[in-house]
Amino acid sequence: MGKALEGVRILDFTHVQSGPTCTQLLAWFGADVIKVERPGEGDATRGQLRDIPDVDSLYFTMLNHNKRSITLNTKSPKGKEVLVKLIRHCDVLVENFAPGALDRMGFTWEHIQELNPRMILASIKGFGPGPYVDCKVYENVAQCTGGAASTTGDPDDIPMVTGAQIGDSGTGLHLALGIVTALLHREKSGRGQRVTAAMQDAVLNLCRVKLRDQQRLERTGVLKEYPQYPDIEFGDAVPRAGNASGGGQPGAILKCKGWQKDPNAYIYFITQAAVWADICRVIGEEDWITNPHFATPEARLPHLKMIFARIEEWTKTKTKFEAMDILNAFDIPCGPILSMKEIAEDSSLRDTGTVVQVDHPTRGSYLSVGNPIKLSDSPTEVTRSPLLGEHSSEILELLGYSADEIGIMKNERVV
Ligand code: CAO
Repeated sequence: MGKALEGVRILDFTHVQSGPTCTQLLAWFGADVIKVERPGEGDATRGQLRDIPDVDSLYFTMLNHNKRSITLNTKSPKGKEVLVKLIRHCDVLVENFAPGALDRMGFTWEHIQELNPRMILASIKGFGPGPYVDCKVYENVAQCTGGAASTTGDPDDIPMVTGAQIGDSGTGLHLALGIVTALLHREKSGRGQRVTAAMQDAVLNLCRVKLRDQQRLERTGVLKEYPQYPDIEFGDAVPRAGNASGGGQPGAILKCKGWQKDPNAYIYFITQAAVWADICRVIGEEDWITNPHFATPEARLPHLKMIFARIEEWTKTKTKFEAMDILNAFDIPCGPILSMKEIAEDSSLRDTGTVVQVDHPTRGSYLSVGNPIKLSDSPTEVTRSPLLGEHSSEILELLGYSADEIGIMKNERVV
């Protein structure tokens, strides 16, 4: 059976991280993704954070699987001619240039629609319309302006960004959904449309529970699930909550056996109301099941610090994996803090294709994250990222250029 997006042609004008994560997903679902890169240098990430001299970086290879690469100077007249043919050939143009760059290249939305009314133009920008619409943006700027940084970190410390790339990869995911939706809509309308995802908006979408809490705070003056309660007065904005879940099921990161030497010997422990009695039995505090100070979720809120300190006395006697096994037997939600090393070596993640080993002609074998979204009839086969301009000739031939014409373009550094 064919891949879900087989036959869909993507003109991939993306670079760095946010856009490439989007087009990589589409490629994994079977779309033909043609990545257009500048002759000579290509996507800047090919040369960034290199661990092997003169070899495409892991940064690039891990974001550009299953794609083809054509080099093209889209600012030269001949390059523009090729780009016009590509726009006519493809279904979707995806880009994450700085604001206005595509227009400056001569390819406004109006012009693209004239060239191909079925074309979907999908863009990532840092901000939507407003005071910052013209700004260039990287990951952490989006985390800071989308509400993630002000709500992440220790209550007494500075705002904190998270290691999860919610600004870049998070926005790429949002854009991919927009593209697939526009493709579906095109089936009915016969026309393409613009799809835009701003990084600030995507981060805010992922932080929507914090906007929930902002309004709860404004109405009640207190957030009882936050570590500030009941000792510290709340200000007028949602504070940083440390590792508290802040939600309906209080949680905390607790030390496990070996924490003195191992920076990841911790477990996340959730005191889900449904299993409170089991938690009390596991830690040896059976009287807490009926004690009015602990018996209900509401009664427990002022005592959460003391409760988690007591549970930690228990978790410190177990490794994080022993604790996980014991707690899981009672359906108590918990999760060991896994290091990247542990994740890389996890056989079940390899079995499902979430962690994959990929071969590359110049770098050799490396590990990558495969497609986290599994389709039963369209499984993902992860293939290596393209070398710079690896498919230039075959794509130009596909567009109708002769070998001689391609040779001239190469000599003139158009490709
Ligand atoms: N041929 C000729 N010119 C090309 C080209 C090609 N194949 N590909 C790109 N260019 C040109 C662009 O047209 C642009 O030219 P002008 O400045 O004259 O218009 C120039 O290259 C630089 O593009 P850029 O401004 O997008 O790149 P940058 O490195 O200066 O900025 C970034 C990078 C990411 C900050 C910016 O692209 C941006 O803000 N993008 C939107 C937000 C985003 O996606 N951020 C995530 C980044 S990390 O994932």
